[in-house]
Amino acid sequence: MTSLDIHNPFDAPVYYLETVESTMDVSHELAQRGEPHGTVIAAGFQKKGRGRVNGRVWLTEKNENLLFTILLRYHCIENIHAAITLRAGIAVSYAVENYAEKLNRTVTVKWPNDIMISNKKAAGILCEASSEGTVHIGIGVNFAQKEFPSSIEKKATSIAVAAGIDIAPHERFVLLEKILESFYGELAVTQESLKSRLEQRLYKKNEKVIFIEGAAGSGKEVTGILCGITETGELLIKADGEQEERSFITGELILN
Ligand code: BT5
Repeated sequence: MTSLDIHNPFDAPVYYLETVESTMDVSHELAQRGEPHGTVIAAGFQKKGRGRVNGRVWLTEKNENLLFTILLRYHCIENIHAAITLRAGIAVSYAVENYAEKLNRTVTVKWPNDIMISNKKAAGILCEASSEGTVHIGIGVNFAQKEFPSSIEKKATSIAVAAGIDIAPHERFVLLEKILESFYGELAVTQESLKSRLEQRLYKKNEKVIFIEGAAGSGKEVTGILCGITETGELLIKADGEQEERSFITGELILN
């Protein structure tokens, strides 16, 4: 394991491994080893990059994209920041926008864990927390990759593709630095501020959506207008035919 020479506002190590199964697994090992709050593990390639739902994989070309996990330590589970996945999401969206000025458009957050450029997914976030208050925030950003496997080619994009530029893959560590800076700041903002800023970049806000409530494949479909989020990060939807907005803790928007 080598160390990356980049600034980490958490004042903790930033490690790098060429190939891993998943940076999530390494982060769990680092937690066991006693590594401090804010430790980062990045990788060039994941053999088993995972998504948020069991069985879903995160697919990337070797050394083209940004793949990392941040280890956060809280005294207990109750102290974990509310809406931590959304805090990471907003941090990534700001950092990507700031990094790639040529994008010239708002990078949005698709509740609860996707970062979208136009209607395509450019990054995904996976949050794993343990009962004693250790949190692992895994982030995959499509960076220099220009072609995607057929299973995701219609729904995935990268910074290089969206901005129409060629970027040297090692530049991804400049973006990593920006994301860490941005995420560190997001952990300090009030829930009220998080809500209002996130609502300005919430994917499909005020649009008609189809939402699957609860676990993936639950079949509990809700159709209605996506109104926003609560201060604790739940999604607000005004379902067709209903007068009141309903809030949802888990679920997923369906993309057509
Ligand atoms: C996510 O899950 O979007 C969370 C992805 C987190 C990846 C990071 S990389 C570093 C760390 N280590 C890991 O092992 N994971 C984290 P979910 O919302 O379940 O979406 C997964 C779905 O996104 C897949 O089933 C595909 O449809 C799609 N997908 C896979 N690879 C993609 C890519 N590179 N770009 C866009 N979409 C992708």
